[in-house]
Amino acid sequence: MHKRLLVSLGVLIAAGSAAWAAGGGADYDGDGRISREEFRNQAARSAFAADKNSNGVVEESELKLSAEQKKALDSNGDGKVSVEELQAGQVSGFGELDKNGDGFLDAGEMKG
Ligand SMILES: [Ca+2]
Ligand SMILES: [Ca+2]
Ligand SMILES: [Ca+2]
Repeated sequence: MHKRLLVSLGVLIAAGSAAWAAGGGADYDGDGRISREEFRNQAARSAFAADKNSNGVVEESELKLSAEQKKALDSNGDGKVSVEELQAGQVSGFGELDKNGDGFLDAGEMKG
């Protein structure tokens, strides 16, 4: 049950970042699709970008998250969402976005 929440949360966040990634240059090798590696790089970049004051924690003022999202992302339960936790949450969404399971997000999959 908790796991399911985490997965759907990942998808929610990943869906936003996938849309952003599509127009944001995540496709480094230019083959028109986002590999797992490219997605992970993009998740890392966007998580670090979200931490505007670079203190390692993504605060309320830096990224709007619902209480439910925050709780699911906060995997060590310290009440804060770290850059690493946000990154992990995004990466966990890749599997569900990749509907045909080929390890790549193509244009159709990125639109959701
Ligand atoms: Ca690519
Ligand atoms: Ca911060
Ligand atoms: Ca935490």
